[in-house]
Amino acid sequence: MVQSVPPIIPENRRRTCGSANGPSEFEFVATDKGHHAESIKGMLPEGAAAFVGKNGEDVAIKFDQAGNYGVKCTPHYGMGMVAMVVVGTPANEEQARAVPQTGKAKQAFAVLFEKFAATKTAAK
Ligand SMILES: [Cu+2]
Repeated sequence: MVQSVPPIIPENRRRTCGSANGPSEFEFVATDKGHHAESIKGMLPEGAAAFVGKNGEDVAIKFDQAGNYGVKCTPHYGMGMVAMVVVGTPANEEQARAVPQTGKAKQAFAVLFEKFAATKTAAK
């Protein structure tokens, strides 16, 4: 069974980059112009399809494979506008962590993986 948790999105990016909508489908809501949501290469579990939302438009994505999903707003990646969705018990955490990140996205993912590690500890 695939269980999902709300996306882990940095506090200050929540408004522009995402909200939870149902157990395994998340809608990335375009509350401001100029943003989109795109999967990050290498940060998808096996069997999950890559996705690219249109700039300035809402996009609903089904996260139906267990795993860590890295998401970015490409124009603002360098400003750290990234998110991570975690579904069930990921088997691809190591691969996802190994994907090289740059700029503020690197810091943002460090925080996101830390938060994810904390949820794992809390669940034990
Ligand atoms: Cu953006």
